[in-house]
Amino acid sequence: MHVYKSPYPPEPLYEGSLVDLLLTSKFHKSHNSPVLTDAETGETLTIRDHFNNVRSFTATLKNHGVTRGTVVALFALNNIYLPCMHHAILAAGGVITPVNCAYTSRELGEQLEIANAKFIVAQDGHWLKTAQETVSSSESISSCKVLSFEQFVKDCLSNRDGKTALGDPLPLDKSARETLAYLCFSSGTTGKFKGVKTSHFNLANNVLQAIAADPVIFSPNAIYAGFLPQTHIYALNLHVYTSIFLGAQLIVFPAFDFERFLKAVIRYRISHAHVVPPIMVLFAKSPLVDKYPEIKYSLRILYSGAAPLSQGLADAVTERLDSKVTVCQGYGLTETSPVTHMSRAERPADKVGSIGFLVPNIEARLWDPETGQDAKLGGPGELVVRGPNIMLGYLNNPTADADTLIGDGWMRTGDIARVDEGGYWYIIDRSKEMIKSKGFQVAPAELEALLLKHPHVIDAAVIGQWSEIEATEQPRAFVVLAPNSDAAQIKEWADAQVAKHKRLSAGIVAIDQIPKSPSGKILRRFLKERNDDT
Ligand code: AYL
Repeated sequence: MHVYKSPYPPEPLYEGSLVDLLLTSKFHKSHNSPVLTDAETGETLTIRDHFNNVRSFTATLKNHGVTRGTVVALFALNNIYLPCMHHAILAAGGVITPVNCAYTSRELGEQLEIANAKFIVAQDGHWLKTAQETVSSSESISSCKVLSFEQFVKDCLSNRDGKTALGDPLPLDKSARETLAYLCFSSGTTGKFKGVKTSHFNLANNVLQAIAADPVIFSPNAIYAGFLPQTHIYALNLHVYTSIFLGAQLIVFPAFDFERFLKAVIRYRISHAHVVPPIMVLFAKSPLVDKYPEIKYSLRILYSGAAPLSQGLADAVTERLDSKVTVCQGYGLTETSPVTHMSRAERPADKVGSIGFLVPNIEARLWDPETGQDAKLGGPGELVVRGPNIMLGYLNNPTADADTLIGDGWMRTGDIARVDEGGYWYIIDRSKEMIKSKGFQVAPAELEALLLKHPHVIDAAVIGQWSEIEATEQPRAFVVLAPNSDAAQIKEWADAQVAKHKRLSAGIVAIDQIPKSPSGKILRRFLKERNDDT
């Protein structure tokens, strides 16, 4: 068996809790350093403010009944108090299940039920209303308590005036390796969404692995743009933990808006932005880039992750920004907390299409899943990884565990990769079913199950259709319909029940039969190769 090693020296493993990791950071030289700034209002929290807030939030959560093992769902757009809510839930002993803010009531209800959430903290307005409606309409989650995020923050900030004792972090009762911190959701290699069990140990070590891999990409002097949703593992790791651990400044945006972001780059001298490939398209093509040429004075690193980035697109962005910006990539999965590969800020110009090197403490294999044997040296083959950041497993799903965690600490990624002689890794294909729409996961099985609920749909299959213009896959459905049915109407019906990134934006195609293997497995490759107009 050939094992590919990280080129970096091993990092000592961290055995404490995530909250202790932050509280003992060697990067925190002055507690007056700004760590979180609201992009719109400029309101800024220092390290001291943040940790005072964490203690006040912890006390309030404990008063509400959050204790060891309590699962709390978070349903809020990014704001400067959201990282504090994360840290306080963990300090109170709880486990967090972050919910995508675009989720409909149906999707939210499913997640609350699978995760067995006892609380949901929701942003006022649409999210609070959706949370209340969802909880009250389903018996199985009716015991889940709904809290208003804004009201909670208000109560806590007034507590800080001394009315209530502040809450200290509850020491972990088990080791950090065994203690659950997060239940994010992923479809893994096949089927519907599953809860990914991420321990304190997994996430804390991943923060340290990434920082050790490149001190330019992860620097205490960086000013990061924080518009990616902190409900997804990408920003969850980088913005809720890594940035605060470094004592760097995070400029927080509730959501992505390209012009607001460009203006903020100038106003706050943002130096680093974490993006997904569709945002790279904006840098390459949007006229707004010419409207704000001053962005070139501060922006130094554009770090892309969560979906494939082509060398061509990266080159176009570098050229447009007069080579003032370095484009880098990160790769990983929700199941790996997430980073397993990262490119360095200093690397040859022709290596931007590479996801870089294995980060410290990560080992990899390339294998052929059919035979279980090694692929030829350098691949291509399915990427299999091992390290301290590999999840504990899927929640209550031994079948998915058996399929993904193949023994001796190794985990299948469902991605096809190769590595060149210089140790640069490339993702060349995906063997799992998952669709990546603007960096977010879409599980074909979920959309197929939904379509099959429609009385006029006899059979259904969903694939990801690549859009060159938007640099992303988009879901496309193939359906076998009952006589006299209207595909467009079925698309409208399905789209209304799912988050925006799951809508059938590459259309719906009526066909006579879904191609399947003798065992009944959908042959998605045949569908991908079709050239249908929709
Ligand atoms: P999930 N290139 C190609 N595909 C990628 C890349 C990349 N750079 N990154 C992620 N993927 C795909 O769970 C791949 O198919 O986590 C992988 O199996 O939403 C799947 O996305 C996992 O999707 C970082 C910053 C990782 C971001 C991430 C993304 C985590 C996405 C490391 O430093």
